[in-house]
Amino acid sequence: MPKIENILCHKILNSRGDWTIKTEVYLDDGSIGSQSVPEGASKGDNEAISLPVEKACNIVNTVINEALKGSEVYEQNTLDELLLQMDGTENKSNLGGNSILSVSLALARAASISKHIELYQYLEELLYGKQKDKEERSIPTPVFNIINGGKHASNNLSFQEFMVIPSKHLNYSEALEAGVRIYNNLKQELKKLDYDVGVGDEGGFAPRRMTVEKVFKIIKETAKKDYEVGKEIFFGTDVAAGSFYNGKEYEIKEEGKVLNSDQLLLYYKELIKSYEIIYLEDPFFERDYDAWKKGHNSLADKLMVIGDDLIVTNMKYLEKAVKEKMINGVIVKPNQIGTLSETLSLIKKAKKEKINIIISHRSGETGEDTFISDLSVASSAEFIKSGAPCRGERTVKYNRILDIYYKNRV
Ligand code: 2PG
Ligand code: MG
Repeated sequence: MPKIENILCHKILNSRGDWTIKTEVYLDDGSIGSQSVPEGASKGDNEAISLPVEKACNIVNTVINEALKGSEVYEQNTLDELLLQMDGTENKSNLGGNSILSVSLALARAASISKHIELYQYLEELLYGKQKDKEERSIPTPVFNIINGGKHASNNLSFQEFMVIPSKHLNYSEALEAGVRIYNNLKQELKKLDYDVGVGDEGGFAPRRMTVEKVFKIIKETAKKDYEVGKEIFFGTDVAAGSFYNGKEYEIKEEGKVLNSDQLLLYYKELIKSYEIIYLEDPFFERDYDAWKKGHNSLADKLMVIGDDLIVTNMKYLEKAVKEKMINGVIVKPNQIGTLSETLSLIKKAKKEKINIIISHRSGETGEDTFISDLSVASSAEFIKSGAPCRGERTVKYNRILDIYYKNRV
């Protein structure tokens, strides 16, 4: 069994021009696993804490390196458990969620390299005890965020993300093609309407002077040019409602609306009447539990009610949300929780409860990282969201899945 020889961490830049960390795990058989860490802008309150970059690197290079050196790299659960014990906090504020995550994921990368298998095959081994056969593998449907608002853009849109979602009946290559076509057509359409076509953090356009309703209208008209809406193409939104919740009400300023949660639910119902929306992420503030329950109760038969800030990839919150019937979809972001083992446990639990899984990027990404692509295939996630089909740090994830798709075509 290959053993860990050394662990080294240094800083690198992410897509927002902020510093983040990258860790390399060196094995005694010569394999090297390397992993950088993403960073969100609209975070849930209960996410694992990221420490400042210098401090995080120092912790990896000293405390973590010393503790893990000499250990067998295939023991992912044991090593993650050790990291958790060493940290000893609920939110990883001691060693840092970023330090821990970079090591935890780099271990898996090093292990897959040492075994001469693809990362997604190694993740399957961790999840199911063995690799899947080609014909058992499923490729997730990409969810393209083509208009950016909220904390990802400096426009006035309160909703954070507006998505086009290809039907699951399109194969991955066709789905990617659909995203690209609609994205490029949308650019022309926005120009025609005299909106600016600069992009936000996730590669979607970030026009000013917009309203939620106008966005849906324009993307529907655009999608209709090449596709049958409601059959081949659907819509979605990450409302990230916590970002415009004032402690009592939801302020959708661009529409002149200040709504309580019942009124906000009615507003969603109106939107759903006019637009083929199948995906509704964080429709309410993360502790507005009654609103979540009512929302799920009245919408879950029509669309996915998805928890992101509500769950923060944490088993405790997933269990609560399932028990109290708040969601039928969950966002999975490894950096919200901090270790691979905890991420995989959450995925297993969501599968068991028949909750749709959406593996997700963060708004601050690195152009070299494709871990979530392999994770989405290994876990047979229903969806992956990696922003628009534009900007290197977004397309690298969609392209990695394209590689996997072609490798596995039987
Ligand atoms: C989200 C994410 C990713 P951030 O809210 O779902 O789109 O945004 O990484 O800024 O939290
Ligand atoms: Mg979200």
